[in-house]
Amino acid sequence: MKAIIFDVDGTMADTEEAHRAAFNRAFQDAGLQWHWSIAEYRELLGVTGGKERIFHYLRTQTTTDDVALFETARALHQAKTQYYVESINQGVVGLRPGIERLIAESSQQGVRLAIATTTSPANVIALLSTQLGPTWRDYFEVIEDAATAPSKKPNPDAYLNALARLELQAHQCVAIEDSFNGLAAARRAGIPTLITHNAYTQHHQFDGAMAVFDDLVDVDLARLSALHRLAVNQKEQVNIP
Ligand code: XBP
Ligand code: MG
Repeated sequence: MKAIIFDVDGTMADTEEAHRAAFNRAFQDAGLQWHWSIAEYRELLGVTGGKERIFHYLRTQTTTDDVALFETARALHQAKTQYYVESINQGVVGLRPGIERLIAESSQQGVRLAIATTTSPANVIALLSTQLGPTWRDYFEVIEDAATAPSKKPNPDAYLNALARLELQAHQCVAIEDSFNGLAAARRAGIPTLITHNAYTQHHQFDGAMAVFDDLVDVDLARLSALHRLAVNQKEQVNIP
């Protein structure tokens, strides 16, 4: 295992409630009578990318032409991102259990780290600078996000770009994800994927995952590496002609 590629939202931190609150503040700010409940947001998370999520919802609420709608969605998403960054910079959401240990062990033992997320760059900076301090960027060799990989999960681009920039083969890496779409994206890139689900994703189907955990409390680098070795050997056995 040469590298770990982390998803962000729901994986490195339980951020979706902060996202949901920011969406609702932006809607209220714009004088819209919209409020995404937890149940409604759980469904809407099936659409990855906040701008795409608003656009999808807009189309269920109005019948005006798409061009005007897309402009509205873009403006609402910009406001939402500002609110989200504001709340994350206050430290309202910490890293999930085991994440910081895995980052520290990997850094000490020369395992390379990357990020593959559909969230906006500003959100990654806010979360990781707040939780890992000003040198956070030194840990991650490659960051693929909504700006570098505009086609969102389950599209595999963020993972394919990360592999290309790391100059590694898929089987030399492990992806850590929380959702069905994230697993689909990583698997399409051929990357062995470990799932740590959360309240928003525990009902998802995770067929094809290397392993499924509630969180990483019991998964240190040694165990992750052993799970990776097992998965790669099993795949090799399956592929023996
Ligand atoms: C989860 C997402 C993101 C967030 C909202 O990203 O789908 O869209 O819900 O962030 P990840 P944006 O791939 O890290 O799980 O509003 O910036 O999209
Ligand atoms: Mg996620």
